[in-house]
Amino acid sequence: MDDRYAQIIKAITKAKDVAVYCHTNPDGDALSCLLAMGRALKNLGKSVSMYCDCEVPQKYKCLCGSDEITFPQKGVHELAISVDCASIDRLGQCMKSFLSSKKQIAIDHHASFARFAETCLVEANAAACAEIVYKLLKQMKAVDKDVAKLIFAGIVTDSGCFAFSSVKSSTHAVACELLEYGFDGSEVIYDVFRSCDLAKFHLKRRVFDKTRFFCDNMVAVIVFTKDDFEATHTDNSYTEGMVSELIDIREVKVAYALAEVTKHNYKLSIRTKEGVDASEIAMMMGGGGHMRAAGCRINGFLEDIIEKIVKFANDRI
Ligand SMILES: [Mn+2]
Repeated sequence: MDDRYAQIIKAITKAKDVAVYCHTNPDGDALSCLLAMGRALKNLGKSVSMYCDCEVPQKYKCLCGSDEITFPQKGVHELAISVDCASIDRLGQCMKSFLSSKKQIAIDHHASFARFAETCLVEANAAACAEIVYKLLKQMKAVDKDVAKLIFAGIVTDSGCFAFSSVKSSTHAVACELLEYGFDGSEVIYDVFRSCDLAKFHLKRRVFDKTRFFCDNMVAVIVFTKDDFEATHTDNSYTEGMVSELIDIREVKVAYALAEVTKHNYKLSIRTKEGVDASEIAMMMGGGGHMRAAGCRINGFLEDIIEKIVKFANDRI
């Protein structure tokens, strides 16, 4: 057995009280890892807390156990495990609670991972963090049908439903093992990947209508303003996936989505095609991610920001 896995299994086996944490603004992979790990450890008889500093987006409320996720209260946990977090600040408001526990473990799959726990299990070639969580839980014999379904949901969301270049034959092999547990894979894909509520559709229509193209159509930019969210009764959590539709345009090599968080503060999502490293662009602005998908926070006036990020793209294409 891989030493790192053995070390983590030993720590989990010893602990009676475990807290699991995922990143702020959670996506499907983060929530699936959090819930799969939480459920599996409960199955093993542990006292488990599942923490996130944001509300679960509507789309992911269908995930088993999503109503059990809470915000950490005072108190020290025996063992803290973070999933899908590339750096300590990704824990958001949960950071203090994570650091105050007696022992910390980080499980992640980002190339930009910056070590922040005494024990780390990082596989940057995994298409989803859920793949790593599965390998761990499988060795612990802690996978049941619900856990398998959650892991599957994580892989589906982080791999663009098995479409991204991060998907390897090993990703399909894991999915194949998971489907053996007997849940309806196509139902999971509909719920977490294909289905879209009407509000999201209206947001998409509004924002795509204002798409801007630069550098001979090789760079595309969409902007979600506070007005867009207000007019469509949506928020930041509805923006997931839209930037991927931009990078699917054949001419586009770099796609950006800017979402207004507060005045002069934006969340930037970056998608790239081969030849441009998205995580490199994100890291220049204090963020991180993967080769084809990355993100960061950025301050400034909208037009200055667009000028800056278009230049970053233009320098690389
Ligand atoms: Mn992930």
